[in-house]
Amino acid sequence: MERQLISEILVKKLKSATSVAVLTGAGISAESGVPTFRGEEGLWKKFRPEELANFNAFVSNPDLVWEWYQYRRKIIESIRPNPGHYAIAGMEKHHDTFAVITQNVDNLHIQAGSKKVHELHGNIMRNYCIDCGKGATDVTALRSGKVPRCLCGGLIRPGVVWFGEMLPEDPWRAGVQAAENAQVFFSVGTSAVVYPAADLPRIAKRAGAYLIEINIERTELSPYADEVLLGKSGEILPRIVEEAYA
Ligand code: BV8
Ligand code: ZN
Repeated sequence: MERQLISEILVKKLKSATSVAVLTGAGISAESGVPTFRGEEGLWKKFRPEELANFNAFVSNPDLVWEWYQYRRKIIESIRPNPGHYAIAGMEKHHDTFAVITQNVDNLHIQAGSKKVHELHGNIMRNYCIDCGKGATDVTALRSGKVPRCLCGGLIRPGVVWFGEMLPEDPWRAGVQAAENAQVFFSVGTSAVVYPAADLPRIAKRAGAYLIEINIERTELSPYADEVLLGKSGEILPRIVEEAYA
């Protein structure tokens, strides 16, 4: 793939921007070895979201859903952030306000050192009781293949947002605010088809932000973007940092 050039406009806008925000999806973690959802080896190729990533599926077959999240946790525990995550963490200090708004549940932005990370769809390493809501931390029980029970007897579920569930208020509100205030907004490694997260780049654009999409292919969002940088986020983001902040 042709080496994507970083435009002078983008460099100039980044040098003057006080407020920048980045929305990320599974694509930014692909180079770390996390399977995406819709890609060739994507999770949705093998499993159906409505069978696994929703509450009804969980209560009707808790062990199947728990097993699937254990499978994904094992992958995530064995991998590390990639240059894309580190580049985003490195951008933070160059702007008064900088926000990472992620759909990923893999904790990699936090591991890469990003301070302000809004996890719209939760975090796979967290667990809580579906009855009393108490957080579950008893690692041995959590390591078992079978879905653990809370002291109150309730089922323990992964701390992620399932389809049909509302997003957690604070991260969503912070995400909308960051999108409304951003002078530069990046949409990185997301197919932008899951809502309401996919609304954020459009909210930013409507509020006057310069919208850049970084993806290995065009998406439904591309027509809205001021720039579409086609390539791997782990290669393009470090170059943006090099050219904009050197
Ligand atoms: C809700 C956590 C209120 C769990 C996830 C409006 C219109 C239509 C439908 C809806 C709508 N509003 C609501 C809905 C329903 C639904 C929805 O959006 N459905 C879609 C499928 C149409 N939304 C919801 O249910 C949301 N809740 O709306 O509540 C409500 C309540 C009741 C009734 C109505 C409304 C909750 C959504 C959250 C679900 N949880 N994850 C888990 O992980 O197990 S979503 C999950 O899938 C991810 O978090 C992420 O959001 C999404 C996957 O998308 P991506 O991350 O973008 O990944 P994908 O594989 O698709 O794409 C990867 C991209 O990266 C590709 O473009 C690829 O080209 C690119 N790429 C690959 N490698 C690289 C790369 N790019 C750069 N570099 C690389 N190296
Ligand atoms: Zn409980």
